[in-house]
Amino acid sequence: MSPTITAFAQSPDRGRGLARDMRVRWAFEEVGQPYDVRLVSFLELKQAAHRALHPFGQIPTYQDGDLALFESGAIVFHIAERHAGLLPHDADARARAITWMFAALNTVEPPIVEREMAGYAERDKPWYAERLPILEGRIRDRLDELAARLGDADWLDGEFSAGDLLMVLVLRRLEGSGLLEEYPTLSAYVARGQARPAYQRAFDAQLAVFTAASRG
Ligand code: GTB
Repeated sequence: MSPTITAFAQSPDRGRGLARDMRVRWAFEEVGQPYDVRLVSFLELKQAAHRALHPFGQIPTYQDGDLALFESGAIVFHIAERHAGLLPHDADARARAITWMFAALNTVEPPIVEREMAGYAERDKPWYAERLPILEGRIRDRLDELAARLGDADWLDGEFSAGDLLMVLVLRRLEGSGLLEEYPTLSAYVARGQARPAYQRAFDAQLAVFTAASRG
């Protein structure tokens, strides 16, 4: 039996691959592990059956036999630990790649999400115009630092790893903001990730869900 993950039955991103199941799909594709997807409605997300898998009532989840996991980073790590292709064999290089996984999720993603959330929840508030440049300044600080570290390398630390997988998808969340375009090397880094055949298979699979849902 293949592992089963959950994804939105109707993703608000309209098939742009911005929901977090994309991380897990891409990881599976990189390591060549087939997987099944169970689509979940917004109503089902908050029901007891789904909360038994995910305490916060979100996607993605992962089930393989008796093992149930949530949190996209933990799921990608689990896949990377059990299959070759996403983490180096050398112990030190592996530890550094794991460090980049945490850096993507704990250091780079939070200011990006904060700007996104302010855009949803505070756009009509009197302070929004003043707050936005502050939020964008925090993102630019991170992007400056990330671009400085990446330099002209293809990937963050040697070969492509789970750290790059997460970082590329975190940076993709800036699409439409104009911020990433200020950093040509980071834009090229994201494009390199998106050009990987495994990324494309994962992207096409989540897009097919949106296309089927819109056909009704
Ligand atoms: N930390 C968790 C993880 O990494 O797995 C966060 C999981 C999470 O935020 N899941 C979201 C969810 O289930 C979907 S991905 N939300 C429903 C809820 O909380 O009720 C976040 C997301 C949603 C939509 C877009 N979009 O439309 O562009 C992008 C990202």
